[in-house]
Amino acid sequence: MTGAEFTDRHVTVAGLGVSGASAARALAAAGARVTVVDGGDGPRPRAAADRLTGPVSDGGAGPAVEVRLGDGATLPEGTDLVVTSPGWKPDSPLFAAAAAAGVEVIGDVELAWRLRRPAADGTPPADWLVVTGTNGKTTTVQMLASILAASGARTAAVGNIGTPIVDVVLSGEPYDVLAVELSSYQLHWAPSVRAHSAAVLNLAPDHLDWHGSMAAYAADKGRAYEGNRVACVYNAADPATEALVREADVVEGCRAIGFTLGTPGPSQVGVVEDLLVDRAFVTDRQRAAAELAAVADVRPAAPHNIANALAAAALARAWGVEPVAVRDGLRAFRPDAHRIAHVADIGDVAWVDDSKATNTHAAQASLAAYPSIVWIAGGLAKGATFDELTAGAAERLRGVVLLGADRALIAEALARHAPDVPVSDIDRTDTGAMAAAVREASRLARPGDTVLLAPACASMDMFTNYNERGDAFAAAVHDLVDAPDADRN
Ligand code: UMA
Repeated sequence: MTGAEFTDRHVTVAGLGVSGASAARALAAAGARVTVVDGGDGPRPRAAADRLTGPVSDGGAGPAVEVRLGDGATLPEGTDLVVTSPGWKPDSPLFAAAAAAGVEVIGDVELAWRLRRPAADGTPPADWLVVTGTNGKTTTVQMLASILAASGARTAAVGNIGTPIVDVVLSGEPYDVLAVELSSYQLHWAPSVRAHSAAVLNLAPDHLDWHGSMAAYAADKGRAYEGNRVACVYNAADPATEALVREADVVEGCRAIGFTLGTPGPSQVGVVEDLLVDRAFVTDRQRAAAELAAVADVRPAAPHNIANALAAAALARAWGVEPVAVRDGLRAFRPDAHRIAHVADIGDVAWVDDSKATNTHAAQASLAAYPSIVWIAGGLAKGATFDELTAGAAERLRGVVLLGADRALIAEALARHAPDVPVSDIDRTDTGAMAAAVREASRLARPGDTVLLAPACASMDMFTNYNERGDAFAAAVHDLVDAPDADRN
């Protein structure tokens, strides 16, 4: 737990992004000799390399770190251990070289787990409440952190959400409990992490190009439950999540807790009329259930978001939080931009940004929320298929505007399942492509419709991330407000 196991070892860090830089700094501080390798060699990695090798007083790691850019495949001579960033695929040549040399590969989350230690004031290492799932992770972790904070606990939201866990674990700050978002990539490389409790929110095909198969993806998600001490929280409406609980090896006495949008059974949290209700952690023997919050305390109160709130509440209750803190935490929570965010009403048409819908499962949830839709979709499909999504939404589609690298896959599925729905193809990838898509959607929309950006794909073919994609959408919609009759070609 002290980091001594890394002293004087030669550790290769794969990737110079957010997690790689954090891991390299931590390893250098623990006395390791560190080489960071990254396949990129543009201005961005070079600037990152300069920052990382700069003085410790400027946030760098000092001379213990060497950076090699432009070659992410060669294992540096003498490597004892590889710490990888989450985005690196398991079949990357670097890992084949590590396996051939008998060198262990772990992720930055595993590193954080192995580096846990008491805070500067002696507070013992914080418990981890882990959240994973195909969709809703970030929102759920934010809700959870808000609930924990409302209870008075010292906490932070960390992990895939963007703050590397290593930074928080080594900060010296006293934390009682961490709300930890883990992606399937991070779980894959974190074999010994043992959460206090964990939730798998849902399971649908995503990142199959990275994992190789749905079974491999599910197995990595299931690692969240391994060794749980108090509760494995599953989605009662998604049997695949419950199956993962059954397969997990947990500490004796650890309970399976379901969340449901229906009336909760014993050992479940759920909804009764307009209330979120706990039938899992009620200690008062006189009462069968505890009221946690009103449905209206969840914002936005869309069904999938109520499910997120229930999962967050279950984890918080497992950790011992009182019902009133669940209510206060949910009330204090503010949703992020780009998640079913209402951008504008133009005439009688609503414009909604759900750029965060980067896979079919998320897009399905947002398409289900509106009766008549002009759908803007496309981007990087990541190995997904679109038959189920297009067949399910066909009835509600006024029209579809497609953009991005894999838009033909969606067009083909629409031809099979919604042949009468007009489809516009935006055959350009320049910065004006989103504006062209918005103009086209405006042409297709009729009063009462919702124009919905729910791409069902990742954004990196055309944008830095989904935030930039959503911002481009919102900017183009605001341009329409300013100049509604501008040339639409
Ligand atoms: N690189 C290579 N070779 C490769 C792959 C990457 O050299 O084969 C290099 C790139 O040039 C780049 C660096 O590795 O310099 C990037 O590493 P990375 O992709 O792992 O990204 P990080 O910046 O370290 O960010 C990661 C997570 N990224 C991914 O999982 C892809 C971030 O999640 C996370 O917030 C961050 O660690 C802190 O924990 C982002 C994400 O998109 C938000 N996650 C996916 C999702 O939510 O769907 C899983």
